[in-house]
Amino acid sequence: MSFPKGFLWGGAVAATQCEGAWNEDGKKASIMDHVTNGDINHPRLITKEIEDNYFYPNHYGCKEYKFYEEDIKLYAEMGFKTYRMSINWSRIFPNGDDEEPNQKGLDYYKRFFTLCRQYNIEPTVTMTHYDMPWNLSEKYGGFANKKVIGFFVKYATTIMKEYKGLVKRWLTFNELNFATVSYGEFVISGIYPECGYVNMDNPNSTLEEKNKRFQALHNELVASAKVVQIAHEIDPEMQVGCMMCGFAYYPLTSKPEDIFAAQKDMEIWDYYCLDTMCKGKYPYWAKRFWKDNNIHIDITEDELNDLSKGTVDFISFSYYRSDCSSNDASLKQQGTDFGIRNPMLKTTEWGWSIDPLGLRWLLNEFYARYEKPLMIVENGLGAYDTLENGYVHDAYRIEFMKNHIKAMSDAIDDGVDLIGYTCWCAIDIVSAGTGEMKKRYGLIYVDADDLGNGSYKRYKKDSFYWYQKVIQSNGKDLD
Ligand code: BGP
Repeated sequence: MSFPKGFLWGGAVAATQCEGAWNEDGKKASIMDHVTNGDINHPRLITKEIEDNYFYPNHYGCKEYKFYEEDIKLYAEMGFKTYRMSINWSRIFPNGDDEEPNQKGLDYYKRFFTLCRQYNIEPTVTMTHYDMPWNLSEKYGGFANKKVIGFFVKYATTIMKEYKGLVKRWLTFNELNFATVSYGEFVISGIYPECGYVNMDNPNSTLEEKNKRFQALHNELVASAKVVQIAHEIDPEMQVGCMMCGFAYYPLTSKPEDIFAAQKDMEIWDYYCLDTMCKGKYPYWAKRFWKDNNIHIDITEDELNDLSKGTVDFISFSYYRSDCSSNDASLKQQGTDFGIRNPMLKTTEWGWSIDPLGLRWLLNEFYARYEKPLMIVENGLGAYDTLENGYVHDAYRIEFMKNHIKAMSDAIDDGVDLIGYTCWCAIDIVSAGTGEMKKRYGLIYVDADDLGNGSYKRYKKDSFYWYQKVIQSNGKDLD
């Protein structure tokens, strides 16, 4: 296994899914704090007020805000080189449009990053991971409003200056490419959906909703480009990456129409954002896409100038699964799917395909297209785990990660510049899509259920010890 010296092994989390303490020490509600629990068959509701008769899982997470010292010690015991986490925007600017930042919020993350570095763990920090301050959504309509570009740039500049020397690797928006569909409208762009729930992929979006969605995404692309330029002024050594949900689409059949459909899916899901953030301009086919879909975006010359100057230093992405594409629209499944199930692949208990070779394929696709360093910042298996006498025997998770790490090694031998891997996730946290704790991804088990009950005691799973060996051997010992 040929991982380079200094390969960044680690684990990942998201603040809104792990911290809890949703309204402590000056923090106000983020958009995810208004989202109830759900499950694979029931979407998560978005309530305008926090209502007693609903449960809000992100108010609890796995209580990392309280237990972070113990958690960082456990990550160091595994040998993490980096910890990919996020700063909760609403902990720093509680309303999003505040004149001054919340000092208690700044202090918390200063303690957090300092402790990480004491254990030789380098933070990789996402600036916003589904945690826009609720006020920016309610008062301004989220990123559909260009004013929010300024609020985000002010927030990003504040934290880059505050943590200069402690944080050298930043990611701007988590899975920004989800902003091309209804799921991202709310969780990424902060646009409150008329349906009132987190709608994964609404094929019946109105023209007005589509226009708002792509205007918001444009504003976020501009915000990200501005932040990249500011980062390099603050600290020339600072590296800023984009963060995408890596989608691999295969044609369902060898029909030319399906081959073409897969090309179109790769374009809108992956390349619409990646081209803009890596090449500094929208892809050539965007104009036709906007025209065919009646999408009108307000784009200024200055913004195009920002896009061209603010290209990212590296590409980070999540990889969980692959899907199929077909020109037969009736085959497209509704709900949590963003494609058509691949009949050749097994799936997880939540219906996500298991496709390690797809990771090698996607790494080669992205590197061939952009030739920028790549970092996988999410990859893991959501599964039901059972705690027995203090142990969790999760051989299925070890198998999943082993096969994906082998695929990464093959991609490196293909010549891909892969700089790191942070598995999803370091510790059991609340699922983004369903709000469940029982959809467990962690290498550390947390004694908590879907309704916030439990001791929140931490237990090392078998995968904790296995991953410790993988890191110690720099990817050579996978057994
Ligand atoms: C990604 C998010 C993560 C994480 C992951 C797993 O989209 O960036 O926050 O949640 O998906 O998805 P889920 O938690 O819905 O199983």
